[in-house]
Amino acid sequence: MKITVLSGGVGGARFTRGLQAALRTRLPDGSGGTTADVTVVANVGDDMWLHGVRVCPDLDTLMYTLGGGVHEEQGWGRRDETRRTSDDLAAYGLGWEWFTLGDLDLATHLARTELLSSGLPLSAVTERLCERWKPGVRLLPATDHEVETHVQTADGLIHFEEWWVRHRAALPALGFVQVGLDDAVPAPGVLAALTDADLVVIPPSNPVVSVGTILTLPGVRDAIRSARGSVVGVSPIVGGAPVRGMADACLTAIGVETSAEAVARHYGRRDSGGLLDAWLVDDADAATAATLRDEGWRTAATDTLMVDVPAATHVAATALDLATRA
Ligand code: FO1
Repeated sequence: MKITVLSGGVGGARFTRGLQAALRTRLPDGSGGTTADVTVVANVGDDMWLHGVRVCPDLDTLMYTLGGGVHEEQGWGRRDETRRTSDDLAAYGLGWEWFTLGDLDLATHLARTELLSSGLPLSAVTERLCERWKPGVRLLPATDHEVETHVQTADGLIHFEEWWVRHRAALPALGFVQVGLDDAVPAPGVLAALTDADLVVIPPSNPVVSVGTILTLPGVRDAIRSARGSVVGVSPIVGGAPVRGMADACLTAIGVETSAEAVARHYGRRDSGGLLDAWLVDDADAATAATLRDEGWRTAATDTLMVDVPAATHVAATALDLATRA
């Protein structure tokens, strides 16, 4: 069974870790693994050059989470991290003092930068880094091109990470711009991973600056709509609020209400020009599931809070059931 997941950082990584656990039970390979092939297409819009190294937050969150090295409480960065280099760089007045690059994390960025400068595309570099982390999925950047999300504010365009981390998304965003999109195409294997998928999953990642960014790449939406199997989404909004992060500020910036129903309609139903065959919401939004179902949507409600791996496994298993019920 081929499954392709579109992911941003923490929410998508935790969901995918649960999906792997669910698949080990449902499609066991007899030696503790699964016969399913999972591909994760990761957002690269948060990426940046900092201190001369290439930082890829969503790729790294996925690689560390699925590879067992993530700082679990933070959801990003490495466990057992230190910040001696970052502190000393601040002494030079360089970098973003509000954006910490941990010492171990820096090794990843140095390795990535060295491999990029040898001429490898980001997809090949990611594959090389994953030889160490063994995430158990094929991890693909959405594109090999540098396409960075910038935020339109009253003070002009700022990098997404400055808006997200320095301003905690509290600076009103007038919109989002994918700088470099005009020259970008999906990375090798991305479109095929979508069209050939027996199941495409849109996990509870940020629908605007994570999933939405991937959808801006040419051909991606059409590839999802022509996927061989079902397309199931999991709402990132529970009871009118994002579970973590500031997806509400992002949704407001594009004129979408912060609700499980509005996000479903934003993605759209596949049989009416959109992307989704099914939509999984939290129990808090059971009324939404009923409303959409009355309109012909395939929906379900369950506890979608991925507080630990067993909880994430439950969410993934429920999404699998919902999709295969199709
Ligand atoms: N998030 C923060 O809130 N503060 C940070 O200092 C920070 C540093 C950082 C460094 C590397 C990296 O890969 C991620 C980092 N993040 C930090 C998280 C980042 O903002 C998020 O992972 C995504 O970009 C948004 O989902």
